[in-house]
Order: sequence, then C-alpha cells, then structure tokens
Amino acid sequence: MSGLFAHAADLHLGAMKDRVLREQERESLRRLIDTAIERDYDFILLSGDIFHVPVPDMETATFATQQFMRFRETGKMIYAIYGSHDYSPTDAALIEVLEAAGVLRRVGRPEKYQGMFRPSIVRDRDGLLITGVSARKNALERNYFEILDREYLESQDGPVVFAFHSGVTEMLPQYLSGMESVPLSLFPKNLWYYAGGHIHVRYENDFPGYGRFVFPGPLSLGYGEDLERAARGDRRGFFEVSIGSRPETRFVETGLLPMKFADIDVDSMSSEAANRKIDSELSGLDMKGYYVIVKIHGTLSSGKTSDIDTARIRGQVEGAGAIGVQINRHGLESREFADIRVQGTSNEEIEVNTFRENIDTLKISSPELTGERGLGLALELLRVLRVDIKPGEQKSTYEKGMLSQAKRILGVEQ
Ligand SMILES: [Mn+2]
Repeated sequence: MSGLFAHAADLHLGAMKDRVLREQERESLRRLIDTAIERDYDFILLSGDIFHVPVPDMETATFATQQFMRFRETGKMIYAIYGSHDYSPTDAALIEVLEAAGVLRRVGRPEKYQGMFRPSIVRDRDGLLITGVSARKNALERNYFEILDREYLESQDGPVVFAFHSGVTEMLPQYLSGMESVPLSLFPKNLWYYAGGHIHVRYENDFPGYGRFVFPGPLSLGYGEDLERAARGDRRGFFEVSIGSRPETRFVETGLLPMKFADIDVDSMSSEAANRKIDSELSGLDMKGYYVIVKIHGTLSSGKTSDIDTARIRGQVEGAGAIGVQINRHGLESREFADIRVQGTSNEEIEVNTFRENIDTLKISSPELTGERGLGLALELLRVLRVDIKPGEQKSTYEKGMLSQAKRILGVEQ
C-alpha cells in the first residue's frame, strides 16, 4: 500500500465579502488543487465546511466547481463529509448538487442497521476504506455518534479513514473548552486515520487505542476570529498523508496574503483619547502592501462608541497604502451608554449569547421552546429568516417561502 492523499477541512468558501480576501479564499483552493495534481494524490478528502453556507453565491459555486473538476478530470475522486455550515438536513445545499453531478462523493452516508447507525464505506483504489460522520446543526451529530455501530467500523478488513466534523472533548483547545463536542469514547477504536474538521486550529495527536487524530484547521482565511489569527501569523493549509502501514502526515502551507494586525486597547479612555490612540498606533505601523485587521476593544469612560469613526480609520489605513482593511469593534463598549449587555467576539457568538440570555426569562410552557432545544430552534429560525429576497424574486413568493420554512422548523402544520 502506498500513495498520497490530501486531507483538508473548513474551506468556508464564500465567507469573505471583501474583494481582496475573497481572492485569497479562492487562491487557497487553487493551491490545494494544483498541489494535488502536481503530486499525483490518489484522492482529496474534505472534512466538512466546504462552503460557508448551504447555498453560496453563484460566483463561489462556479469557481469551486471548476477547481474541483480540474482534479476530477485526472480521474481521481474528491471525498467529502458535510460540515455544520454547508449542509442542512431540511434545505437544499449546493454540496448535494455537486454530489449528484459526480463532482465529489459523500462518504459516511447514514444507514440504519438494527437501530444502529452504520455509515456507508467507500473503498478507494489504493485500498483505503473511507467513511465518516457528517455534521448537523448545533452539534446534533452527537446523536449519530451515540448510536454509531463502532464494532462494524472496527472490524473492517483494511485500513479505515474516518472523517468527522466535530470537536473531540479530549483535544479541544483551551479557548473552545465550552463548545459542544464528542468524547473520544464514542469514536471507533484502532482506525488507521481520523480526519477531523470543525476545529479551526491545526492539531495532530496520536491517541493510544485509537490512532492519529488530525485537524488541518481552515484551508484559507476561515471567518470571524480566524481572520485575526491569520493576521497574527497563523499558518493555513492542509495535510498531505502518505499511505503505508501507518499514516505519515506533512502539513502543506497554502500561504496567505501579507497581513498585519493592530490590536488597540482603548479601555477606560474617553472617546477623544481613544481616537488619538488609534491614530498614533496606526501611524506607527508600516501598512504598505498589507491587509490590515484593526481590532478596537475596551470600555470607553466617556463618549459614545459611535465617536470612534470607522470610516475615518479606514481612510487612514488605506491612505497608508494598505491593500485592504477590516475593522473589528465588537469588543468596544461605552460606560456612559452601556446598552450592550451581550458579549461576544463574532456575530455568531453574539447571536447565541443573545438568545441564551433571553430564553430563560421567557414564560413558555412547551419544553421544546426552552433551554438548549429552544436555542437551537431560534438559531435555525434566524438562519432562515435572515435570507434576503433574491433579485427578480416576487415578494409574495419570497414571503410564502419564508412562512413555509419557518413553519417547517417549528414543526407547525402547513
Ligand atoms: Mn468550520
């Protein structure tokens, strides 16, 4: 048994709206495909979150399909499991279209066997058996893990590659310790390779009795806080895995555009003093040719957060020759106008915290609307309801669609 394959995850294609960052997102995928062709990989395995949303914009969809096809035309396969971002069990998802068209192949399709869950297994031509568990929203894939027929996977005749898109409780990085995860004990033992996704930090570990668990981290910029980590020097790429009696891994960097990170703490300052500090910190930074992430945080002692003028900061950074700028002021508050109660450093986190904070104050008798179940429902509703009307779509069609999706999520009769 010999050969190579690529293990990538968390591509989040379509996450970036900024033109420059969007191009980076694409360049990372191009490099994965280039390397896979040049180094003659037997296959590419994508451990979920290929797209940032189930139905990405057409430009993203077209680009991704073209890139995947460049590899497919060499006669090799792209295997995938679905992530928490690019798949919804109830809505349409582009990834299903790609599968139907043969652009990629899903592994670990759920099959029930005597009340247990047996993920389907694909045998690649190099002899590896590829399977896995796709993610569901809000880490509901844990339910699958609980009924996973582990013995079935452990007794396969051949080396098994097990793809999954979940945190593993025993190997969560410190800052994610509160997140939903799956304990090691729910994984099948002694498989050849555990191909992780979902955790946006590169991580590899050999677990005695199990085998090598690998998380490549985001292939490119990721989204939200990943951007900050990228600007701080986090390396991005995928793993090249050599096929042998044991998997040998090599991290292949796909590279990122030159980035700089300006972390500006304005805690206990008046808004005037904060503006002066921002000015002086930015003017002391060589930004020419760099994409600059500016993070402004702290509680202003006086003045309003809106006194910190984003447009002016943007002008200053662009005027210094930066190729782009993104300003993160989620952590900026004012003591005088302390109307923001909910904390969080990303939109997603703030949404979850807002719901979580409010859900317990509601007087509701039905249990499915409260607690974690209610939270999941609220998030699912928000995800559907935030979708804008499409260009050319009739208002009545749009409203009807919204209503029926909302009813479906709530489980209300049509
Ligand atoms: Mn992800």
